Amino acid sequence: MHRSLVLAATFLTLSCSDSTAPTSSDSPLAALIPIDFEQYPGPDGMLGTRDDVRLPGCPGNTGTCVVTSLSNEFESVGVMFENWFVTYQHGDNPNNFSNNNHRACAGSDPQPLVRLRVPIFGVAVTSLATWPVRLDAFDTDGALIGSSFLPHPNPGCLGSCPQVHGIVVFDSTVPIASFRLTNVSPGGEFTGGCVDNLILRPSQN
Ligand SMILES: [Ca+2]
Ligand SMILES: [Ca+2]
Repeated sequence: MHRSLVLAATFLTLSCSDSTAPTSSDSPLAALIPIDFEQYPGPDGMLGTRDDVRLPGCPGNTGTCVVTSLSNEFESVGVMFENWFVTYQHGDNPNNFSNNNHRACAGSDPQPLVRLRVPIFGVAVTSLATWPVRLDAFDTDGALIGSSFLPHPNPGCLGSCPQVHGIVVFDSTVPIASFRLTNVSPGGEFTGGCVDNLILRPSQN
């Protein structure tokens, strides 16, 4: 597991309501691409700069809503989303992963995918799910490079049961061209979970 990815994902998880990404030039995390779904890159095509465009909340500043679908909004930083959308939830507890925070949620059909237009050697993403989650990484030919797995202590827990909030990490020695997240239940596999704080590592080390 690549330490810088875990550090970055932890940083963003702890500061998910803070739009400041860890891109300082003197930071060991400077080479990473962090996407917290709070803003688009804006006219300059880069994240973490002054022209970033913040995503809106819900109408009336209350409740939970779908803010927008995702496709090429992050293309300038090399990331394309297929069958993903952004949700927002207003809430009183800013320390809750879901409250006052934008996150990306996967659709069900066609299977959602994240395509990477630049060579990426590491992926870390914070998952919020009621099932174990598997990240499958694919090469430029669409062949499976490998997978990583986030277990759940009580899979399928619903209602008042807490969802698992964990970081899924996958490191590769060959470029990752795309990846997919899948919920794994005793009855089969399905998509539809939500994630936040996607961190991509373009360098091999
Ligand atoms: Ca920008
Ligand atoms: Ca977020």
